[in-house]
Amino acid sequence: MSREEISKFLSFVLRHEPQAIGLQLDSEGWADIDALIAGAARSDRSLDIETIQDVVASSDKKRFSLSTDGRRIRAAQGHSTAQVQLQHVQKQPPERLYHGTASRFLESIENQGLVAGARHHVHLSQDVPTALQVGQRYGSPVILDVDALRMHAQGFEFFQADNGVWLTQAVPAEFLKRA
Ligand code: HQG
Repeated sequence: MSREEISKFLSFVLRHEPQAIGLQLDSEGWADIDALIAGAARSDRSLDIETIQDVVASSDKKRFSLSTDGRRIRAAQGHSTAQVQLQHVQKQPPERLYHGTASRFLESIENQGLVAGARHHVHLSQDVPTALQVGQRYGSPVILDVDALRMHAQGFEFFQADNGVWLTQAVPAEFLKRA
């Protein structure tokens, strides 16, 4: 497997479907690396710890974190599996955050605001170029400007994942405008 294939495989099992390889995650999202390697081997994927460390270190978005003892790994954010209820660090957000989406979702977002969908949180970016990259994944991109500090002042909780991505439960439409 290429680095990208391994990264996608790790995202799949550490965010969404650990049971696909018989892997157990704790509520903070951590998996034992030996168990991950054994689970991958059962589904005919050959991984070793050096390769995993290399993929973690070279991930452009710092998608994965290693525990300080180096024996466990987790996805920094993006989970949908019910095995995980990650207690992200709660933080005061900057004045504005950005959400990249596709133009075809706009009408629904104007009606419902931003909702988490399958994932546990809505994902927000600190800057416009990052939001643009996120939006491009689903088609013609649109950037939404989120009035984050005003939301926070009204009691909405914001969290920041290990890799800097901002998370919140939902964003009502009144806090959104086209950037
Ligand atoms: C949209 C990637 C209709 C939302 C990225 C998004 C990110 C609505 C899609 C991370 C809606 C969900 C997360 C509403 C939200 N009506 N559509 N009311 N509310 N949406 O992939 O934020 O490469 O679950 O705009 O870089 O796109 O995987 O979330 O388009 O950091 O590491 O519903 O995933 O990182 O899509 O991306 P996603 P996202 P990785």
